[in-house]
Amino acid sequence: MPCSDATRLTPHASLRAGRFTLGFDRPLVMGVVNVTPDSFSDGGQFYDRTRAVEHARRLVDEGADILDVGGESTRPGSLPVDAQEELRRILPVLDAMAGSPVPVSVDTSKPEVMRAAVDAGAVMINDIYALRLPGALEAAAATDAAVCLMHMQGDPRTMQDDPVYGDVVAEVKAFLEERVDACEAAGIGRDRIVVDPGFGFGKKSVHNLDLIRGIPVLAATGLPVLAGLSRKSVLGKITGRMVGDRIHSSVAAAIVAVARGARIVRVHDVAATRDALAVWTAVEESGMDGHGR
Ligand code: 8Y4
Repeated sequence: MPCSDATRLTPHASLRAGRFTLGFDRPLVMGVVNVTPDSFSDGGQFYDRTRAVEHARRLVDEGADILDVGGESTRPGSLPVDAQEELRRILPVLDAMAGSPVPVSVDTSKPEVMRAAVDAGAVMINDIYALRLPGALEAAAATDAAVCLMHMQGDPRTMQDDPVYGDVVAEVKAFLEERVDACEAAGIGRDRIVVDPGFGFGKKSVHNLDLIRGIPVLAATGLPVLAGLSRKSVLGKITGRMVGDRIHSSVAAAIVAVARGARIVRVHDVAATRDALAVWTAVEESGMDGHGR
């Protein structure tokens, strides 16, 4: 029996996200919608709001289970934007997607952006700072949105300079548990929380690979684990490919993460990832009739 409880599909577990209850009877695909002029992968292609909305609709057509809309680039060395500019970028996209049956997540760390985004229909707050900025915990707690708590060592400006860990999996797990405790103390129930090791955020390749292998340790918290490996540099290191040629490695990484217990994958390439996950899910389901082989 090579399959541990942590990697088994758990049909009972679900996530409260505003008016949605997301089940995990199969892995969920979160599609990335960048509304930034300097995004690593999209090169400003979707800065124009119309293009961003078109991209969001395309990801829905491709089968995205969640859309993650972000207006501030987090690539190493990128410049921060103020809340007003972030909202100017994302609100038109949130407005356009408000009637969509697909839940929308907002990728932000700023309390005022969280509030305005949830008012505009976002049902999840995806925060690379795990609600550590002043006022963020309170802002998220005042909503009924789900929260994704992500680990990051340092800040986007300097995080890739020389990240150091003793036991990266244990340290990431301890950090996430502390943030889950802070959320619960602020009134955010566990049924609203997703945890994320934060691939590429203050991590060398070896740390990212250790964390992929360590996903079962994070899944043992009982909380859904989100894995964001799509197009990231660890995949470039492995394959020697530039960012635009990392679709196949990204799909492989998504499957590996899910096989190790991730419940949500954050990806650029929704159609390819969905097909691959459909194969994985079919194999898992065919083994759920009790014969265990
Ligand atoms: C190429 C393409 C190279 C994209 C790097 C990147 C995560 C996240 C990001 C993640 C969660 C990114 C906002 C970085 N990554 N949120 N956000 N988890 N929860 N870089 O892994 O995609 S942006």
